Amino acid sequence: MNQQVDFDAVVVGAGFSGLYMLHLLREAGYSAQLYDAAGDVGGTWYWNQYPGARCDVPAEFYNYTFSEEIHRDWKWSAVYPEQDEILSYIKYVTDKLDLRKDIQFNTRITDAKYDPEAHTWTVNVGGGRTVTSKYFIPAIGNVSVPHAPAIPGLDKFRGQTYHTSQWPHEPVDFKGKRVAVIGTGSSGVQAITAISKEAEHLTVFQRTPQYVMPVENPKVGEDDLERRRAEFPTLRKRVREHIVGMPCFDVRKPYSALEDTEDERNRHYEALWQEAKGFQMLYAYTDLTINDDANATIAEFVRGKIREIVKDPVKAENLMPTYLLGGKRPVVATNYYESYNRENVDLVNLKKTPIAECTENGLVTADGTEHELDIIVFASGFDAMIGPLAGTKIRGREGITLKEKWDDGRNLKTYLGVCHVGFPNMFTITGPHFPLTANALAVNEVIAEWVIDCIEHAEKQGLAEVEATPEGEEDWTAHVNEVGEQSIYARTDSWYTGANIEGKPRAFYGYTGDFQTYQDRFEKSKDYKALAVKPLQQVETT
Ligand code: N01
Repeated sequence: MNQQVDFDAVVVGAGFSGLYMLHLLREAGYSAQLYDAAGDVGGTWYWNQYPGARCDVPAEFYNYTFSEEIHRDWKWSAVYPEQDEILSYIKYVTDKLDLRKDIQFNTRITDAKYDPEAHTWTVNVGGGRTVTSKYFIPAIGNVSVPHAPAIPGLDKFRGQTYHTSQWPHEPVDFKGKRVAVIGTGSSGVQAITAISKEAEHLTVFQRTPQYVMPVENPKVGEDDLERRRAEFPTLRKRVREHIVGMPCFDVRKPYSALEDTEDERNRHYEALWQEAKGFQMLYAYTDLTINDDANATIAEFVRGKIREIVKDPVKAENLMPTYLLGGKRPVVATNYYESYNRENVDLVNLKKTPIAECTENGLVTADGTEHELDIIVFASGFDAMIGPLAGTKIRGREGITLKEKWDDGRNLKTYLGVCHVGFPNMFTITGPHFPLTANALAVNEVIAEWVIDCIEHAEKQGLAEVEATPEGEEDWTAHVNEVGEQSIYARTDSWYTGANIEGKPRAFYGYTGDFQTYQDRFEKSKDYKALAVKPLQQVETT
C-alpha cells in the first residue's frame, strides 16, 4: 500500500468474525490492528455470560473450519457446550494464531470518518487519539446492542438488575433470592431453566410464548473425537453444501407433512421430540416452514406437548404459542416446559397483565399485583442488525453516518450486507442483511474470505477505493426483500423485522434465503477479479 497510514486495516470486534479477519489480513501480509471494547476476546461469548448460556447448535459445526491443526488440537466436552467452554475455544484460537499482539482491548470505537481526498479512514480510539487506515472493517455483531423495556420507576428498585448480554463476570448468587426474568427468547429460555433451579422464587414475565424444542446434551467421547478429526478434510465442504450450513440436520421425511396421515405425522414428531436434537424438529418434513397448513401440524403437536408436560392448566394455557412455528428464531432448551412444574416458578402473561411500574420492592402489573423481587433479569433482546453500526458514528464520503444513510432502517440498503455506497474501503462482516437462518460461523468465514480477496484484488490493481455501486446495492437489497416477503418471517413479529422494539421501522434486517443462494451471490460477485467493475465501483489510484 502506498498511503501514509498507521495500519493497512483497522478491524473492530474480537468475536469469531473479527479475529478471523485479523488472521487473514496478517496472513496476506497487511498490517492490521483490532480494537474491542471488552477486556478480552470472545465478542458475544464474552458479554453473554448469563446462567445457562450455551451453544444451541452442535459445536462440531460451531467452530472454525479453516485450520486442521486448530481443529485437531481442540476437544469439545459436550455436543452443545456451555458459554465458558466456547469462550475458552476462542481464547485458544487467539493464542494459537498469536493474535493478541495486534489487539487493543478496553477500547470502544465510537466514531470513524472517511477522508475522500486521502482515501483513508480515521478512527477515534479514545483518549483523544485517532489512527488511520486504508480499510475499515467493523465486525461488531448484530445482536450486541441490548434492548430493555422502559419501565416507569425502575430507578427506584432496591434490588439488582442485569441484562443477559451484559452479564457480570463474577458469579451472581440466586440462592434465597426472588428473581424475575423478563423475556422468553433464546437467552431468556436458557436463563429460566438455569435460574429456576437455584432461586428461591422465579417469576417469568412473558410477552410472547415460544415453541421450545427439546435438546439433550451428550458428552463427547474419545471415539467421537477421533471421528471428527478424521472427517475434518470434508468438514468445510459439508458445511458449505448444507442448506443452513449445519450438516447434522437432515430432512427426515423428504416430502410434505400433509402427505402423511395425522397419526403418522404425530408418531414422527413424537420420535423426533424424544430424540431431543433441537432444531432437527424443523426438518421433520420438507415444507414445515413454507406451507402454513404443514406448519400448523407441528405447531399443534408442540402445543399438545406443552399441555402434556405442564401440570398447571393455567400456566400451560399461558405458554401456548400461536404464531407460525419457525417464524421467530427457533429456541431449543433442556427441560424448559418442565421448569414450570417447579413450585418456585410462576408465569406472568404480559399480554393480559402488562408491567405497569417498578417500585422499590419489585414489579407491579396492570392488575395491581406487586411481585416482590430481589433481582430483575432483562432477557429482552437487542436493537438487532442495524443497532451496532447505526449506534457508531461512522461517516462516509459525504460526511453522513450509516444511521442517516439507512434512515434508521426505513431506507436500509447494502451490497451483500458487506459494502455500502458512500462508504469506500469499508467492509461490515456481521451487519444488516447478514443471513439469519444459516450457521453464523460458516457465514463469517465466507464473508471474511471474500473481504480479503477483494482487498487483494484492489491492491493488485493499485486501486484507491473499492465501493459498492448503487446498482449493486439496489440489486442485493431487492433480492433480500423479495426473499423476505415470500418467507414465514414476513408474517411473524420478531427482531428479524424490527418488531421486537416499539417504533423501530419494519424492514428485512437480515437475509433469510438459503446458504447456497447466498454463497452463489458471493461467488458471482468475484467477477471484479476480471476487472469487470460491476457491482463494485473501482477508482483508479491517482
Ligand atoms: O432476544 P430475543 P434473545 N416487554 O429478541 C421479550 C441469539 N442467541 O437475547 O417475543 C416484555 O429473541 C421478547 O418478547 P417478543 C439468537 O440468534 C443465541 O433471547 O418480542 N418483553 C422476547 O421474548 C437469538 O434469536 C443463543 O414479544 C419484551 C425476549 O424479550 C438472539 O440471540 C443464545 C419486551 C427477547 O428475545 C436474541 O435472543 C441466546 C418488552 N418491552 C441468544 N421487549 C445461542 O444459544 C422484548 N421482550 C447460540
